[in-house]
Amino acid sequence: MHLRSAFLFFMTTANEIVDVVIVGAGFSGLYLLHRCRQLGLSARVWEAGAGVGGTWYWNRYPGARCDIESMQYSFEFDDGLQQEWNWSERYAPQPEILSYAEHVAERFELLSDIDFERPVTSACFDEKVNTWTLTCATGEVLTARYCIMATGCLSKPNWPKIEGYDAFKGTILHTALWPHESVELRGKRVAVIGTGSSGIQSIPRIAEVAEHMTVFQRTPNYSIPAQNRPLEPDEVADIKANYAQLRARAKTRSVGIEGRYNSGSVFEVSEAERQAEFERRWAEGGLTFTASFGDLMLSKEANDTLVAFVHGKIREIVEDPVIAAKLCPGNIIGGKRVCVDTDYYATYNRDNVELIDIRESPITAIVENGVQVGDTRHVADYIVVATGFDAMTGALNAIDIRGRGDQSLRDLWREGPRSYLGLAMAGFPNLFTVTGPGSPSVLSNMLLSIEQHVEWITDCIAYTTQQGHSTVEATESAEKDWWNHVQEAGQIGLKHSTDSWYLGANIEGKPRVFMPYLGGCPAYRKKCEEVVADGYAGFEFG
Ligand code: NA7
Repeated sequence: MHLRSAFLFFMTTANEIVDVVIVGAGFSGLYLLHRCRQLGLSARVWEAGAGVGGTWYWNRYPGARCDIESMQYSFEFDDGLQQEWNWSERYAPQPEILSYAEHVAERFELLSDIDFERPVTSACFDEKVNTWTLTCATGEVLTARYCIMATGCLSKPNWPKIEGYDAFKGTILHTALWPHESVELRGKRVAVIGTGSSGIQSIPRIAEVAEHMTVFQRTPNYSIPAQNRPLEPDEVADIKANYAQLRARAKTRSVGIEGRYNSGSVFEVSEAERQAEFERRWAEGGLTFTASFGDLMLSKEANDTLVAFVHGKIREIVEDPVIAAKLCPGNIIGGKRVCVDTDYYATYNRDNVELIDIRESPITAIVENGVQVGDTRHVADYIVVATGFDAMTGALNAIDIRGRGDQSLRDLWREGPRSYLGLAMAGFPNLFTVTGPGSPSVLSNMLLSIEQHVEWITDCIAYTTQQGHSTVEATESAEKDWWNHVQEAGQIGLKHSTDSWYLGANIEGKPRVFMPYLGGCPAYRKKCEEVVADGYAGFEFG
C-alpha cells in the first residue's frame, strides 16, 4: 500500500515537507526508516552522531558489550538478516554490535535518507497546517507531517557536578562519549568515577593495561559473571533453525528474553537445593540470575537469600576482606539493573587497583593532576567518568518540543513524564516516541521492544492517512489512566524500593517517578493490540 500520493499536496517548492522525520539513527531510527519506506512514506532521519548505531555508536569504552545474549539482541523483522548475520560471542562486544547496525543500514540501503551530525534542538507543531518543524544545531530546518523521536533511553550522558573539570591537565573521558580514535591507557594512571554497568565493564579491561587505577565508588553494584564465550557453530545453527520459536517464546516472557525462569519460591526448597541452584546460575552467568526463583523480586526475605549468596561470592573472590566489604552492596539485588561482567571483582586483587569509597569521604574536587578526596590527592593522567545517563527523559527534554498552543513538553514533564503507552503524549499530535517512558523499554530486550514500537507507530500513521485524517493524538484521559496504571505497576515487587535511574534518582533535582512499565511485555503488547483492535482507543483523529 503506497501512501505517498496522499501527501503530495503538502509539497511546496520553498521547503520540502517529508511525511516523517525520525530523530536518531540507532536501531529504532533504522527500522523506522525501513518501515516508512515499505509503506511508501517519505522519511528523513536526523542523527546527532557521524554514523548509525545510537548507543553502540557512542559507548565505545573498553569492555563495552551487551548484557543480553547476541542471538536475542538482534532484529527479527527480516529472516534473511537474522539467518545471514553471524554473532561471534554469547555477548557481542560493542564493535560487533556497531557493525551489525552498519550492516542493517547498508543491507536496506538506508544511508541515503539519513543526515548525520544534525543534533536536533527544537521540534514545534504548527496547528494551522498540522506539521512539525525541526531545527538542528547547524541551523537547518526540516518540516514533516509526523515526527518520531527515536532518541534512545540511555543517550543523555550524566556529568556529575564536581568542581574543577577545567583545572585538570590530563584527559577526561566519559564512557558514553568515548573518542573514536584509540585511547592509549597503557602505562597510564587512570581514575574511574562510577561503578554502574559502564564502570563494571570497563574497569577490568583498563586495569589490565594501566600502570595504576583508582576506582571511586559511591554505591557498590551487584554484578554477575557474564560467562561470555565464543558461540559454537552447532548452537548457532540450532537457534537459526528454530529462530521463530525462540522469538515467540521470548515474547511470552515479562522481559522479552528467553531463558531459564523458575516460578517457584526460594522457600519451597531446602537450603542446600537453593544454594545449588544459585551456584548453577552463577556458573551459567547472565541476567536471568535473578529469575532463579519466582519470588526473588517480590519478597524481601527471598531477595535476602540471593543477596547473601552474592556477598559470599564477592568475599570468596576478593582477597582483602576490607575491600570485599566495600564491594558488597547493602540494598536488595535487582532494584538497580544487575550488571554482567567479566572479571570485575577479581580486578580488586590486582596490585595496581585501588578502591576509594566516596560515600565515606566524597570527592572534593578535580584538580590539575588528579582527584582530591579530603586531604588525599589521587594522581591521574586520565579520568574516566562512568556516571551513566539522564535516563528515559534526558534526550527528549534536551530538545525544545512544543505541541498545541506552544506547550513545552519539558515544562509539562517538570514533575515527571506522562505518556500514553510510552508512545504518544496528549497535546502533541503526530508525535511519537519509541520505547518512551510508560513502556517496558529498559526493563525488556530493547530490540524486541523497538520492533514492536516501530511496527505499531508506522501502522498507526498508515491507518491515520488511509482514513483521511491529518492528525492522531492521545487523549488526556487515556494518557492519565495509562500513567496511573504505570505508577501502580511500578509498585509491584521490590524494584521501586531502591534509588535507581528507573526512578530518576541518579540525577540531582529530577522528580522521583518510576518511568518504565513494570507490568511486563506480554501485558503491554496485549494492551497495544487491543488499542488498535478498538479503533485506536485513547487516540483522537483530526
Ligand atoms: P549507571 O548504572 O547509572 O551507573 C552510574 C554510576 O556512577 C553509579 O555507580 C553511580 O553511583 C555513579 N555516580 C553517579 N553520579 C555520581 C557522582 N556525582 N559521583 C560519584 N559517582 C556517581 O550508569 P552506567 O552507564 O554504568 O549504566 C547505565 C545502563 O547502561 C546500565 O544499567 C545498563 O543497562 C547499560 P550511584 O549508584 O548513583 O551512587
